[in-house]
Amino acid sequence: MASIRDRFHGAMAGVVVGDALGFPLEGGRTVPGRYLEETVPGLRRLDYSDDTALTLALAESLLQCDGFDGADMARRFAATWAHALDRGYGSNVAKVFRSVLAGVDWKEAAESQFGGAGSYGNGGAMRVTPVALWAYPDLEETARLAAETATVTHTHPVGVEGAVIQAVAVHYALSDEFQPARLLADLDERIETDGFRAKLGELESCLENGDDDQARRRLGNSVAADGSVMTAIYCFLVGSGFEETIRRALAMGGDTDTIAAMAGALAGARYGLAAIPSDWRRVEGFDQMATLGEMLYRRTDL
Ligand code: F2R
Ligand code: MG
Repeated sequence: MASIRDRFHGAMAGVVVGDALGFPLEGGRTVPGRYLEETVPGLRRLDYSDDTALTLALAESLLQCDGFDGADMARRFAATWAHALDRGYGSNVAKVFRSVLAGVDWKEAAESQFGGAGSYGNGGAMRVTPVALWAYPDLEETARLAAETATVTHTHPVGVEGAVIQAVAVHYALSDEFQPARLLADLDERIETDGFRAKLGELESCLENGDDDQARRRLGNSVAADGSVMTAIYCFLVGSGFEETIRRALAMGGDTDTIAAMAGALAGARYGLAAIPSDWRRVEGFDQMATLGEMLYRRTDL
């Protein structure tokens, strides 16, 4: 079993590895044959997308502000977006960043999305891994802080709950004696939205047969939080190591970078940095993410 320190590094590095391997496939239906064996080694660069860019910004905000500061986090997200517009951001979340840069209060900017309904996209979940490390081993603080960080851009209950579920899952994956049943029982008590309640039932039945095609159909592969977070958890729970988890996540198609980023965080938290294949470590931002994992580890009493 990897050390808890290695698992902190692995959780952060797992995000960027999944994200960068999935980014060239985002929106596709299937993975081209021998993608990891032939296409990836031939690529000159493996850049990360908005998933990692915002994960870095979130971690830096927590560390710099010694906890959650919504105005600081919103400013960092907006500056990160403005610095590199080509990282695959959705056009809707960009409105929040534009408003923040124009001086609109961060809460107002997020709440006004989709005519006041707020976003139910998976943007709050894809960037939440540092929260689980920051709050570790306090589970309820993890859930509370995950919700807070989501609302900087996502105020729809499904968008917020997606971040909470992903952060809670990373927390359980980090524990010394990870037991899938304990994670599922926790989610059963915690979930409040109808969308995620339905997907939890689907997850349990998909786990019984381990059929990835069925999981794709029943759990989803979309940019909606309740169409991707449970898919990532499925890939992690049926995968028997870091590499297998990522392969399954990429094969889900659709929002591949984000499903693989979330699944990669879970597998990295469980199996540690040492389990990440060496030829996948050349992705942009790998060292930066592992270093932030170390900084988050050092502030714990572990
Ligand atoms: N967006 C992408 N990839 C496509 C990029 C195409 C191109 N750059 C473009 O669209 O111009 N990837 C990244 O987006 C996902 C995370 O999205 P996030 O941060 O949650 O964004 P947003 O805009 O808040 O929500 C995503 C979409 O979900 C639908 N939606 C959300 N809430 C809704 C609501 N209340 N009513 C109706 N629809 C809602 C909208 O279609 C949003 O655009 C990640 O995949 C990341 O990699
Ligand atoms: Mg995506």
